[in-house]
Amino acid sequence: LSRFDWEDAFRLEDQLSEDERMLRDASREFAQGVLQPRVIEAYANETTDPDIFREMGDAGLLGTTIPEEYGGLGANYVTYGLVAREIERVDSGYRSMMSVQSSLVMYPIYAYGTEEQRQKYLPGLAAGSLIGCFGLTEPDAGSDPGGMKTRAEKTATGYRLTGSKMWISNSPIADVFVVWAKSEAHGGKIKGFVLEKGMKGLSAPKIGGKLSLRASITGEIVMDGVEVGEDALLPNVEGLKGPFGCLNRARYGISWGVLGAAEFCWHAARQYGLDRKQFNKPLAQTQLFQKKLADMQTEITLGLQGSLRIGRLMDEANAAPEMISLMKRNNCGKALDIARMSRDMHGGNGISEEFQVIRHMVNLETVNTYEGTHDVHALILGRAQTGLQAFF
Ligand code: TGC
Ligand code: FAD
Repeated sequence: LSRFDWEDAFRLEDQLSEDERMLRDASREFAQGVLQPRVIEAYANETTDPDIFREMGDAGLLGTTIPEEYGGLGANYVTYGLVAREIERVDSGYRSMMSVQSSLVMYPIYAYGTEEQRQKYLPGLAAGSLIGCFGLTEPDAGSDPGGMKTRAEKTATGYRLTGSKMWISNSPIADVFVVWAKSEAHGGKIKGFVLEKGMKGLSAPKIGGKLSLRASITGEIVMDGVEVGEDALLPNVEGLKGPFGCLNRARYGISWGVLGAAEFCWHAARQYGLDRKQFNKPLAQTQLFQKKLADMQTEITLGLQGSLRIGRLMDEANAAPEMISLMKRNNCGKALDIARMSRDMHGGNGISEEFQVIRHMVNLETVNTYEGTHDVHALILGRAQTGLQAFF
């Protein structure tokens, strides 16, 4: 029998190819070297440095799965997951910036757009010289995006968009807006449109006062009769399966990402327990502490194995959306539990920004909510096994 590696209990390392390991190592180096040094201050001041997109672009971390001819890396979904894990080890907000750009902006333009749209937007988005956002959620349509009110009316040369989107990552600093609207010219079906900063009637005010995900800027998208040409329409998809096709990929990435945050919290709790003595012995020498560490190790190990399995299935084009719901839901919930436990194990220090675990904990509250809440994914899985939908 071989030796047990406490940090990699099921030898994930051995299940990765050399290319996957190499890109994982490069993204870890980027995350620790470029992102980690500025996150505490960015979070405290609720500021998002737009240069991060260019830096991520230079490091090849935007559009990991998009073919190289459009500026992407042409890598597989396992690699995309590994990148998300490394970035979220630093902060969920930075992973959010990367996920939106890659899965929710580049992917729909690549999968549903024309060749002209691909050429026009993808290289800049991959380089991070353009920043993208994805507008699906509205003030009155969150878990139920089919209830959206945003509409596109036909004009002589294109469309006129009216409506508002809420809780949109990156929107106040975005150049490219992928928005979803009910189009009268398509029988009221949902269609995607690509809008650009500066268009008349388009604005994206920042949502202030967030106590979670503070290093990632969030805003509204207000469309007050924004006129666009026919070339703004994403022609190759119709209905909710358009935005959901993108969400499948982003949710999968999140399932890896949150485990990066959870690993940070686990390792921090272990180290803290080894370093700190109470009652004349290290905290890590108490049964309660060790039980908590064992629970963290177990959930993270199982979660990583599950995400890897889905990644391999995605790379074979064999993954079902329900599998992604299962892993997004479970890994977010477990990561949140682990972050809370780690916060507790740090005692008073656990509430300090310096120890970072409370930042991960409050970030994970958002991650457990966006891209389908924990309960909404339960309903998706409930429907899949009973045949009965319990949404309404
Ligand atoms: P339902 O009847 O289930 O489906 C309507 C149509 O959509 C298709 N579809 C999917 N297609 C591909 N992948 C999926 N995962 C799909 N899920 C559904 C479905 O086949 C059907 O197609 P068709 O052709 O028959 O019309 O729709 P419903 O209205 O009953 O939906 C219910 C529900 C709850 C499943 C769904 O609406 C849902 O998942 N709600 C959660 C909303 C959500 O995830 N919003 C995310 C907003 S974006 C975001 O949060 C980004 S944060 C990113 C960051 O900062 O990192
Ligand atoms: P609601 O749908 O109102 O849900 C409230 C509560 O009710 C939840 O607990 C939910 O689980 C529960 N619930 C809802 N329906 C049911 C039901 N049928 N049965 C039982 N319980 C139910 N959206 C975008 O489009 N693009 C983005 O870039 C984006 N970024 C975001 C960034 C941040 C920081 C945040 C917080 C959100 C972001 N979102 C984005 C929006 C996000 O996807 C929504 O917040 C999420 O889908 C939930 O919608 P809601 O907030 O309207 O909550």
